[in-house]
Amino acid sequence: MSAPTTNKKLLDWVAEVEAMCTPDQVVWCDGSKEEYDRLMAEMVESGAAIKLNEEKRPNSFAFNSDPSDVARVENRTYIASVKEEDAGPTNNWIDPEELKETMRGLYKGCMKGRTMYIIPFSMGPVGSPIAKNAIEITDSAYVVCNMHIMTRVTTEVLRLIEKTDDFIPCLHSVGAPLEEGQKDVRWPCAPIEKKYIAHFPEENLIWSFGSGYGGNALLGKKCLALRIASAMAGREGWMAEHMLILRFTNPEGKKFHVAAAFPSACGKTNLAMLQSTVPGWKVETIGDDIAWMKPGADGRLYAINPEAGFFGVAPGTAEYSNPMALAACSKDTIFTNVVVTEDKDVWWEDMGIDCAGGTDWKNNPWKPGMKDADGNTIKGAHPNSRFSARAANCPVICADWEDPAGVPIDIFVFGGKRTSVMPLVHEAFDFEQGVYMGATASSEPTAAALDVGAKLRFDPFAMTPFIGYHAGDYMQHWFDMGEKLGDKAPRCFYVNWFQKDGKKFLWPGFGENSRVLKWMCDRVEGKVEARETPIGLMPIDGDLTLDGLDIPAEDWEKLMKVDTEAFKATVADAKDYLAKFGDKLPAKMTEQLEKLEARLG
Ligand code: GTP
Ligand code: SPV
Ligand code: MN
Repeated sequence: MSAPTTNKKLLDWVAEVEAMCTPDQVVWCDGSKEEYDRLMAEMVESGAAIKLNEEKRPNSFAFNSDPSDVARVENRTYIASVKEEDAGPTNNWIDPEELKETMRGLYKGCMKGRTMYIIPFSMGPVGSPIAKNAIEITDSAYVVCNMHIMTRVTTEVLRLIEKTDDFIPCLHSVGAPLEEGQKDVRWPCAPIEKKYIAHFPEENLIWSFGSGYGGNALLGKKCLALRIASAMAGREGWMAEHMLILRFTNPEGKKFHVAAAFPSACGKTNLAMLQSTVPGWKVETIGDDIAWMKPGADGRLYAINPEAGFFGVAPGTAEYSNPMALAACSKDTIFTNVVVTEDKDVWWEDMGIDCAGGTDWKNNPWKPGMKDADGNTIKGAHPNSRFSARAANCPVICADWEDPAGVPIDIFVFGGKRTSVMPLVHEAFDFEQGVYMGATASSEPTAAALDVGAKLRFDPFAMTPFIGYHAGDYMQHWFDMGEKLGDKAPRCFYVNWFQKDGKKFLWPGFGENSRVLKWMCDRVEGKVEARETPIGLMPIDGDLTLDGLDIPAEDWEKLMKVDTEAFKATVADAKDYLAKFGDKLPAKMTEQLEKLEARLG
């Protein structure tokens, strides 16, 4: 196939990769519907994909991964900066030349028997000043089709590269060459010790090997839009964050824009598409996972969503929890690791409907309630099973979601999953304390990463696995942005929807979270006062309305409790955690720690 570009830099890189990986053929992708349909037809034919029931789930497909390849692999993810100290204590590091040597060895001949696809894509609206042009080379047609949904794949990007001579190269292989006559498996991938998700931040270069799943393989997402982009943003004075973006409009038509950082599988997609229960208030979605933000001419912070789709957690997505996400995946969707029902539709745990049975994510016949040899219930869908849905198919997508200028952020929200200690909501006294809150955010582990262990982890700004440089410098960058934005900086809040009493959540969550958002907007507008507590500002009784909710008084007390002893313990843990940043820990963080200790007494 002749190349649809004359850009030498791009052609040289493609030739180099082709010579190294030795694919059977090379295909330049154009992002067209024809291309998507053709690749899907091939994958259905080979048995890799299942075409879902056209009446129930038009233009949709299901895939099951290899049982070992179901989430990001943080212990195989590397920030290979030239100097080790630039990767910092939260990232794995290998010398870039050494890592390249190892990976070249793995890439050698790795596409044998396969097709090498070259995908031109843009993160952000094509051609917009904040967007980035990139090329992913991959040997996975599944990746190509997902990139069609999750990013803007178009030959227009090739034309822009001709003009600018600038693009971010992203190389991906599933790492499973085929010998002559060898039959492919449904989900090719390499064993864990051969997986590498590598970033070379000084070169804006990404090399991924051995996994076909999500953030390991769709390189525009976590690798480019967070790890590489955060390093660029730190150098250039903007922000790349693991944040949803939403617009909340009050009955008078006043618009508030919220950007919220919760760790993986802690509620971003749900909050982004929330169905408000506060009369007259409405949420519209701008993004559900990643925000790129820059100060605008008026001094406020403007955010865009660099993605074009949602790679959402399937389990728990239900009519009662997130009807807008369900609607977004009612057509044109790729499902990975869910149950395919007998009538060729999809099902997952906590979907809110019954399932008669079908094929589970491990390709086995499955019925609800089935038990394994040890008597444990077998889940039909993997806990990190996902849907890839087009943002444009979400009924509450904001009309301005593709505005290259972005939306001005009024409110930052931080949070995580904590079954105790962290109250439902508190507000920072000022931006610097807000940075402290974000930097010491913590969460209990989830299924979105394979290898994070079982205990509470600090997860600064929900970015631990995604900061492309030293986390101490990254925290300092937050303080610097605050200084630059001054009194136009967003107001900062911390939320926790996940407090529990035994197995029961104390707060109803989901749509009811709009009550908490409204309180935040009232604070921004100066409509309500707040009461001072040692940890921050909290709602005065009655300002956060509970009308129509059945929350017993003792539960509300727990939801709003500031347990000073427990917080003192958290501060001690935070100190331990922050100690590893050494002299890269911003002085302002130490100052905030001391102030909090003093307030706690
Ligand atoms: P990533 O895509 O991994 O970054 O995850 P995410 O942050 O977008 O998480 P998501 O919205 O998919 O939610 C993850 C899980 O949290 C799902 O099982 C949800 O049902 C659950 N969840 C989300 N919001 C709430 C809430 O307000 N209350 C409760 N109890 N559960 C929630
Ligand atoms: C996350 O883990 O935060 C995700 C899924 O959004 S993945 O794309 O796999 O990183
Ligand atoms: Mn995410």
